[in-house]
Amino acid sequence: MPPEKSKKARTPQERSLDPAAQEMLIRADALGLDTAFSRAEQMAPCPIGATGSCCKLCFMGPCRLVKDGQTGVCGATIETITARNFARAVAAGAAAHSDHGRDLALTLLAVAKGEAPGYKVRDPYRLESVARKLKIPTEGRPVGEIARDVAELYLAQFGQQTGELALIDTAPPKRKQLWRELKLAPRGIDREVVDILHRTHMGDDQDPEHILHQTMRSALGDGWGGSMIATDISDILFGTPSPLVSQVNLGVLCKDEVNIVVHGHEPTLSEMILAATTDPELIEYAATKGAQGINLCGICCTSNETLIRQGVPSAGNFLHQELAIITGAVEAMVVDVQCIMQALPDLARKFHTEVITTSPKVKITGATHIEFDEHNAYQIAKDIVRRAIDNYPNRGEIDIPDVSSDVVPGFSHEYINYMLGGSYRSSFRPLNDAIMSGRIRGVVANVGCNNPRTTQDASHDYLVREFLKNDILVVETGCGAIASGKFGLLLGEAALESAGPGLREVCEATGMPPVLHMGSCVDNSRILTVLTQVVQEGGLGEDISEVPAVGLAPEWMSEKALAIASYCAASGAYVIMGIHSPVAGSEEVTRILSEGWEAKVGGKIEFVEEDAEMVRRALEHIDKKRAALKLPPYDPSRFGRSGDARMLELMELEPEARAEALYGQPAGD
Ligand code: XCC
Ligand code: SF4
Repeated sequence: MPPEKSKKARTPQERSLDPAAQEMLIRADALGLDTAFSRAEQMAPCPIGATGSCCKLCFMGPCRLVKDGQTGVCGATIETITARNFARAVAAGAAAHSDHGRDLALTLLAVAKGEAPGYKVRDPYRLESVARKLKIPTEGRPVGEIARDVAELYLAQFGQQTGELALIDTAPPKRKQLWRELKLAPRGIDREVVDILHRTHMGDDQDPEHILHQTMRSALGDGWGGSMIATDISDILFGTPSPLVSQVNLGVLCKDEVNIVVHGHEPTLSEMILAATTDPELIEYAATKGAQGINLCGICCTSNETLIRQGVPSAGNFLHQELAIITGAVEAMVVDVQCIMQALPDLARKFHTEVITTSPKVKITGATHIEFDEHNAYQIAKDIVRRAIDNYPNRGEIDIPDVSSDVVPGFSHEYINYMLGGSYRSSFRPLNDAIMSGRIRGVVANVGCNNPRTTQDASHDYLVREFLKNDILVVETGCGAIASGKFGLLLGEAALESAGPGLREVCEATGMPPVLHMGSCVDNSRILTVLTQVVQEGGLGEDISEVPAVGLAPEWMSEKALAIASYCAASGAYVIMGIHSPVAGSEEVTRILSEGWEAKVGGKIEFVEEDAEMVRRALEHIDKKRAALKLPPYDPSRFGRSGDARMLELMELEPEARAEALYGQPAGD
């Protein structure tokens, strides 16, 4: 059932686990300002829409199905209606991720043609490895030529009509085979999205199973298409991430510098803004306005993109976008696409903040629009920074929470390979071995949004700590990763304190932290690559569905989260989503997404509201997969007794007891 209708304002602690957010929510209340937190309390979710039981696909309706056996005017059943609603949400999510990938491909093409001054191929090794996987010749060819071929091949994936996407070929052979047999291999990225829009139009596909089958195909066009393209090209243009030190939370805003917050999802403009903030001419200009410097930070996934590659600090995740403005210390909030609340310009007017939209796709009434164009990017970035500087003297009273945490993000699959095996033997072998021995029980991907219907970050934090305790390696992306950063879990040392004995042993031996921030939401494609490499390495089955791994999005809110869940399930993974089920209206659709998909593709989606139950189901699944692989059952008492940890433990003992522990008899006997 959807959350109860509640008009009661929650306490700051009930609204967010994050002390910085709590502080700003108190300030918002004192100033009489609304936020998503308070609006969620005033606006109960529509109980019919929340369960997927409202159809507005034609204008004989909208039809709201509230009674057993009721149908729409056309005779549509609850099963069909919930399946169609789910399918459309996935298609929209896939479209958003993929269109982001397309824009990056267009930028790469412009760079290759020499038409995008200021951008270049920053990571030629990554370009070469992408070219190799696409079977594009690299030997003796200039970087520009290879880049052009990669960009053109990737662009062709969007409009392709028949055949299958090139990146499908990089999946484990067993998985590819299954997709081909089931007609799930996407033909073209755009085609599969349009197919969903067509078949869910009034009077088309009415078989829920059939609708949800195509939903997987459309989602795969995102995971193994649009999102993977976005990740590959972002790495090529801006560098493949490797670990670096930065900070997360509102405390990264500076009290005496010009604060510019980049928000949204795309790295293209924000990378240029970063360059402009270090331009001596602009730094000098800022000084003329009385500012000590120019401080760039981010929100949401634009933040993740710039955090993992350039170490630009993050002011926070999704629900921090309004809170950053409420500090009164933001001169400009520069937004591109996705997850940008329409409440921003109105709120910004109460302060001096200027909200600047930059995407040709996104204008918001009340915001300033400065359209981004990669052919003239640096000039546009400089103009934006200059506007922010001009706005600095307009600041009123400010209140920046003194809360921020150090983080070490930037774990691309390339880096994990290197970290585990070094330069000469880079591989996933040590990870596979650790899972096989049971030191690491399994892997969990904790990803996805914040949602004001629940306590911000509380589920993320609870789940990650529980998994660590249970010797589960955690990989993260998106707003979930930022949540972990806020609570110190993206620092190896601190996270290790929460880790079980086996996981701790592996992490201490290899230097790998137990929680790995792998990037933005399109970088969930990196998790597909990691799972594929784990399969290729051997010993953990022949398909992604055999690996002891689970994906979770406990605080999800966006359609993109449903697209990610669907492509992960279609790739063989078990996915657990929190909040509430958007298909609760139909038991049959709920069954298809879980048991139905599991029988068909080995992966499934379940919606679970209780955090503890999410953990229970995830561990149960991991143990089931271990048993199927005939791996030893998980037994934490067998581990954690080697190396330094054991030494430290021994050093704490009195000499006699130490000798007894070491040799089974007291010293001197
Ligand atoms: Fe948006 Fe990517 Fe969700 Fe965060 S996690 S609220 S989608 S920013 Ni993708
Ligand atoms: Fe109602 Fe059918 Fe039209 Fe949907 S498609 S709004 S159920 S008549």
